[in-house]
Amino acid sequence: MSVTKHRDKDIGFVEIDNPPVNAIGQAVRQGLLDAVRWAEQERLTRVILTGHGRAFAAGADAREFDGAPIEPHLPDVLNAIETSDVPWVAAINGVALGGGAEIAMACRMRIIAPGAQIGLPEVTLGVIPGAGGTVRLPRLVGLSDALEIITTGKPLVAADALRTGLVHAVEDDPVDAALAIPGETLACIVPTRELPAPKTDISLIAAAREKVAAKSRGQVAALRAIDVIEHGLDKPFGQALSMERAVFLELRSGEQARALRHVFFAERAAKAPDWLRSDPAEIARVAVVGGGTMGAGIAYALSNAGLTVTLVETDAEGAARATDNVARIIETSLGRGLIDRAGADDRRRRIGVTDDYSAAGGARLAIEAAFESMDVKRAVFARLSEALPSDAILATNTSYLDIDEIAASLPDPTRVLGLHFFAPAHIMKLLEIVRGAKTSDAALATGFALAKRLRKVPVLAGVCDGFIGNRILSRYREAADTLLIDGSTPSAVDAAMVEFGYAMGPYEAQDLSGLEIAHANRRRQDATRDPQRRYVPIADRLVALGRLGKKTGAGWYRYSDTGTRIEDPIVTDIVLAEARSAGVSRTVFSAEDIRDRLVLAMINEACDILHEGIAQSAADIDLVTVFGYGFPRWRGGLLHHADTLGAAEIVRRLGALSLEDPVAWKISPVLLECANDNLELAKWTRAPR
Ligand code: 3H9
Repeated sequence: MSVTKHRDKDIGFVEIDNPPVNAIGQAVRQGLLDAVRWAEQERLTRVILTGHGRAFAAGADAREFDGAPIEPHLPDVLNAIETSDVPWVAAINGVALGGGAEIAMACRMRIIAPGAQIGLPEVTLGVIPGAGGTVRLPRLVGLSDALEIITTGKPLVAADALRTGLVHAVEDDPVDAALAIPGETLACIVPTRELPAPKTDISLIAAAREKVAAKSRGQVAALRAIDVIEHGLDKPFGQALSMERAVFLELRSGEQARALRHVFFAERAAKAPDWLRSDPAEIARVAVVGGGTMGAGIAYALSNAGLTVTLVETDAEGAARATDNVARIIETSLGRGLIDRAGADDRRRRIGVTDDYSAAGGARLAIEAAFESMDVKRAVFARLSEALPSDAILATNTSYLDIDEIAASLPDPTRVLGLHFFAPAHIMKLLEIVRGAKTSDAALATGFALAKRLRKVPVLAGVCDGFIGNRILSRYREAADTLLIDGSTPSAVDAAMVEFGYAMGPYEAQDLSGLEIAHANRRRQDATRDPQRRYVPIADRLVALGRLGKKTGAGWYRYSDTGTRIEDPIVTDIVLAEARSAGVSRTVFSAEDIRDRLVLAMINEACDILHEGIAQSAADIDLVTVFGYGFPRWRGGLLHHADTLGAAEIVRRLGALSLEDPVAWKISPVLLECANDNLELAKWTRAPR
């Protein structure tokens, strides 16, 4: 049953029961409509609506969005609820999101439990509220709050829902509270549709539009939501609803909504991979080795998830630095309101810093985040394997080094895996879980269980230089540097990628993270680099001049005392000198050329990564690029975007580029196969089809 109902005397109890989160699919809509008619026929005096389990209702069932809308449509169901002779009261027991919040707004009263949340996150799925949210919410909370709630998609906690006027009360037991409302009180409350719409406030709307435009970088839903809210304000209720519905349906079938749904479902599928059968180890205490920015961030992330951490440094001085690093993260989190004082004390208690490996003896999991050097890593692993129990899982956070080489020196290499966090480790959602040649399923299961506990998006990767994400990043940077020497500029490249939807371009991003790590990697790769491959040494020249990025005041750009980015003629001189010495005749690249080359380079590399089995699926590559590298989410991730271009078209464009440089633009076999078989990359598998 998707909706259950029963009566007790003259009161009806209706419950949405569609586990796990009461998504509103066709059966729920039909069940609610039937319940409206039932309550009227039974001449009930009120209906109390709640959700079974942990949610009130998580919104429309987004799985239905790939097909045509199926009757009864939610707006019609809500009209029936709102205009019924029997008043409905929403007892909001858990999350009420999207269509779930819209159902509640169509009810006469809303009572929310203290731990529940209510909101309209539709824009995060590339649509706008489509069942009256843009029309009813402004009537309930006013224009300013409605604009904020709808354009950010952020749900309100119960106290904020009460403050804004979205709900009438916060009660521990909303059903009991709904029962206790006197009939006369209920009779006095007018349906939401009868409330006057707020007056149009041009400056408020303009400010919202400006704020959204600055953030959206190509994503349309939030801007369309503002249009719809604005136009609905001075229209009759029914007309405003129809306008909203038309825009909702248009966006629902559009490319951006499809891409965002893909990311939403891929993220959830990644958390429980169906191939993983082993049980994870029970982890309560974790040893983290290395208290630099990364190690401290990992330790803090672990403590946030309720784990106890022993943070190991090499000596007392290192331990003092690590203590400072952890303290800084705790203070920043406190300052941003992410944790309260008690939370900060809890994190401090959970993280113990030491220079003595034996203090980590009780840990069943260790994560090494020491200096990126094979010798250092091997020494750390030897000490960990001595200090920790013989079945402890040993993970490295290396970004590039060969995990099999690290594992080879240990008596039991099956316990070794990579857990590649992204900086800042307590904020970035991606976790690459790297399987070495001998890594056991139990070790992998422990990695996935940890990701779940840390609320991260886990992606399985195989061993290669850079795993999935950094390998694609290296190719992206190589293609960008080639554009520079061949005629472009850092600011033109950055601007083109920002226009594509990145928060920043490759050069600005390098200046922020520092140029030295990539430089060290290039030196490590010198011995194995294909001599046929074109090498552009501009970044090496910058590093040689001590230009390591923003922290040194200069990198690809120069920075003023206030941190403003300035184009630097010295960089132009270096680029021109390198072009001369390489005998390049420079040419002009349009923003479209730049975007095309950089995106195609990444797609081609990603397809090689798939082909080599380093990534399991195109969807995994999408998750890596979105959650670790800022690829625009509304494009669905790198290979989802590739599928919108089509493999045949990509092969055609790569073919043209390979005439310029057959080594750098050698077309991936996966692309050729997909182009040949007219197959989406999302559907490509190694197994015989
Ligand atoms: C909308 O409502 C449009 C209307 O305005 C207009 C209509 C006309 N649909 O996240 P979890 C599945 S648009 C389908 O792991 P949590 C999810 O895939 C919608 N499925 O749990 C997963 O499945 P599986 C606006 C959904 O506790 C399972 O439920 N609503 C939906 O971490 C558990 O999910 C939203 O944008 C859905 N809407 O978080 C809310 N929601 O087990 C989207 C969840 O097979 N949902 N599933 O992997 C969420 O934000 C979170 O899922 C929620 C629970 C906070 C509810």
